[in-house]
Amino acid sequence: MDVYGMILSPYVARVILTARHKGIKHKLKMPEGGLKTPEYLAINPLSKIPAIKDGSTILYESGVIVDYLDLKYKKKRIVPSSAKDAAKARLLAAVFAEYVQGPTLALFRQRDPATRDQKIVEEKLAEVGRGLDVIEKLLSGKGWAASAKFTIADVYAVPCWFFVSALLPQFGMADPAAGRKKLSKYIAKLKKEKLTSAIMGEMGEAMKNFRPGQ
Ligand SMILES: N[C@@H](CCC(=O)N[C@@H](CS)C(=O)NCC(=O)O)C(=O)O
Repeated sequence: MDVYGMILSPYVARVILTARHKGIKHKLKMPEGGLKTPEYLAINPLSKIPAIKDGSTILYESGVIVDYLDLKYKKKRIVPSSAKDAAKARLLAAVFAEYVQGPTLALFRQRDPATRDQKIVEEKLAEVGRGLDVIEKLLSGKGWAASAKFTIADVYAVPCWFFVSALLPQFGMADPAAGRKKLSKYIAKLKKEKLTSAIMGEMGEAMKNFRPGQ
């Protein structure tokens, strides 16, 4: 399978985590010539990463790709089979994506203290805080986010946490998990497990070399 994109993208990282967890052979590469070439637009007309080519199947949108991979490669399913457990995992994934990663990425554009809009910064920090309070309530406390097993909740949580931990200290939140017991324990697990610590390390390396406009 070809995966188009780069590991620093949280959306691409979801796909790579899923593929690695399930043992799906893949190659990660940026589209030659960028995202706006006729060749890449034929793969993803939205001109975004990630996209995949898996045999004759071409797909884009990280959530759709993750679901496709989980259904096609049945080993080590990441969406639990019971409706209740699946909903629990998807709820965590949604809160990480919408209520934590969303406002965190908005802070990415406010990194420069010289040009930052302090009102936006305060609003977004408060949003992240509220999102993390909900995460604290939802976390299983049993190892991985939704249960003792790695699920789609972790696929969304890991890239989200990479950006939370890379960005929030720049805005005065030294330890974003502080005061949240289950979250702190969960983050310690993400740092300890090979699959999740490796990907966060790779995202960190990519961030060091990242130049806007890349
Ligand atoms: N909803 C999409 C979001 C993908 C996305 O926004 N990707 C960014 C990289 S992090 C991108 O391709 N940006 C390039 C651009 O907008 O020109 C998904 O989940 O795959």
